[in-house]
Amino acid sequence: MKSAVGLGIRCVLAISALATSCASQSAASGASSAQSMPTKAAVRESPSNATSSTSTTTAEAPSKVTPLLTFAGPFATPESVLYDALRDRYLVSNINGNPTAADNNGYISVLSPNGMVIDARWIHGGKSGVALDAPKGLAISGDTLFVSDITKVRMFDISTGAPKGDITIAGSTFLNDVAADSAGRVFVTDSGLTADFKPSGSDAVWMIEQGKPKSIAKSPTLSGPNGIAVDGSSLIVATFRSHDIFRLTLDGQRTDTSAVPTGGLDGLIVANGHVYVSSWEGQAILKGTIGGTFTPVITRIEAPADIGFDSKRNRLLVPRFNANSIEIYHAM
Ligand SMILES: [Ca+2]
Ligand SMILES: [Ca+2]
Repeated sequence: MKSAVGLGIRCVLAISALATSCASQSAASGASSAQSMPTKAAVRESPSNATSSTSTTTAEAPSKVTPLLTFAGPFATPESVLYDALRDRYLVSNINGNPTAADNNGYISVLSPNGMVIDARWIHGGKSGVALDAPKGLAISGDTLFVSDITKVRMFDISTGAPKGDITIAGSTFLNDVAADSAGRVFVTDSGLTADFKPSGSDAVWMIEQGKPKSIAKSPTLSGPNGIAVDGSSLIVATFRSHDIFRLTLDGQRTDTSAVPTGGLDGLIVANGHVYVSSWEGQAILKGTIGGTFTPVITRIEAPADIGFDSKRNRLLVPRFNANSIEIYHAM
């Protein structure tokens, strides 16, 4: 990724990217027009999910896929989309500004799968006793929403959005994705970046069990762990400083490494017997198996951050980090 600077635009490091990219600071003001009342106006619906007939420039790249839905308007540097299956809704984390700034303006949006913005700022830093700076990964365990936020994992009531405290991850610098297993354990990656977006050396995967964090893997050789998902009794981790995606056992052993064709890996999900991972370098969503090969299934999607999966509708949920939009695709 190349850096790009323009007048009136403040550059931030795309947390998930290999280098800098720019997020329009007007996004936050644009978001202010979003209301708590459901609105359909922010959604563009596509007539179908048919692929275009335009041929692509490379033999292996598929044709551009049209999103089923595009949400736009209330987002500011959206990092992650999570499907809340029990309540059949989409949750979006909005960093709103610099990914390492403790500015207490981050927020969580609630969307409905049929294209409504239910609540643009359901949980909002600085409001109703909420502290939230630069929210990134999201996971639900029991009645709690876990949100990574620079050096803390914050907890909120999944029904009301009320704050339930936070857990400081000692020595962390850039907490990124979060996942939970069926035993109530919560896992969080530290991508190991300083406030100047230089490697900090704190690269790690942490496990929180009964409120107590401990690192299960900690080394710069983790290459900036970003996306994380639970798969059976182990984890799958995507890196953004290398092309690697690998399995990680809970005692910290790495196995089944796959080299993804394009790097800058961000979110990953396990679905339909496959792994889907987003790539900033490839501007793509790739599909494959751990230890096997990965091939792109959605392309020409700039800055795809931490993806989610709607298991009820077989949909990929893609936050466009720089475009301040959320795109919904049929999961192929
Ligand atoms: Ca912020
Ligand atoms: Ca991420």
